[in-house]
Amino acid sequence: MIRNFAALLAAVRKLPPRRVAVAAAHDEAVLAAVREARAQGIADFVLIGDQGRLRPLAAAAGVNLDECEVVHEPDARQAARRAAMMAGGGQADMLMKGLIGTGDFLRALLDKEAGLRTGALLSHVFALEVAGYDRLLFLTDAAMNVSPTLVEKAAIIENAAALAGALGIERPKVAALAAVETVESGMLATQEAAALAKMADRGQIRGGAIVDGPLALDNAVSAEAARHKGIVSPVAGEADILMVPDIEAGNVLVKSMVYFAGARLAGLVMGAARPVVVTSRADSAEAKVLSIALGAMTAPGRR
Ligand code: COD
Repeated sequence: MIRNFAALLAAVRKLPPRRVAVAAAHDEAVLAAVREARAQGIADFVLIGDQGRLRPLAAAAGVNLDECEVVHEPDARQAARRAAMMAGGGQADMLMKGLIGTGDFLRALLDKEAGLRTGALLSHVFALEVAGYDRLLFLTDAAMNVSPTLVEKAAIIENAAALAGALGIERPKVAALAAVETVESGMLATQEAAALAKMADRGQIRGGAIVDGPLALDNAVSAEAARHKGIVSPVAGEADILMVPDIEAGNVLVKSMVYFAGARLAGLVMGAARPVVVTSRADSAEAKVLSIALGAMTAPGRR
């Protein structure tokens, strides 16, 4: 079972390198990640982007372009389209966002022609390593689905459970988060969290996740806080997955973990035929390498 990023990297190094198609690869942090992932032997790359910008940036980052496939495509949306088609067509094991807006990149994934849609909901999962917590925390969906419905939340849990499963966490514990741990008539997140817990009990959520909610963040991650409030729950204090009610709550929570608590992070879109690395432009090269590693654990073998 993988409990931290060091174990993740160690596990990925034992796999054959995965082929990653990068959309709009002409970006400093992306190329630093390319160099590092190649050096660690975890991935090789198809770099799709503006050659005129790519070449000097690659030289500065220490990436030898003779060792990568380079596709000249100066238009970022077209680059995303080509990367998505490559991954959908099996010429790449996963794809990765470069210097392109998240919305534009996600739209390229959703384009039916790319062949990445499986009929399942696509959703984003962050993995966070936070000092003082004894396992990786998966947090979803803080980047793709803006205001998911109950049924979409169930699919979001399934996608996160699939990622946890790829890391050997067979029955991940999911906290369906809300502001309080009681079901309240004026707080939809509490009602849906309770419904999700019951849906999981009744086998309506696939993937073996143990779901409880509503839980507030404190009782999800602190057994002491849960005890204090008299909460008896199989998830309280040891959540693997935090399912947030909407993108705003999730985004603020992730960024507060990173900026105030020094958390390290990785992120993936799940639910497509291939894993998709979506990190934001402000994320470090390390976050991009860790995301590639996470993707490598879930990528099916090359067709
Ligand atoms: N999974 C599967 N299919 C989907 C999904 C999904 N998550 N979302 C949309 N679709 C399908 C729809 O059924 C439809 O067939 C087609 O895709 C287009 O759907 P729209 O019109 O709802 O899609 P868009 O283009 O308006 O929006 C999709 C985005 C993912 C771009 C949108 O949800 C979005 O902007 N999300 C937030 C991205 C963001 O800014 N994140 C910030 C990260 S820091």
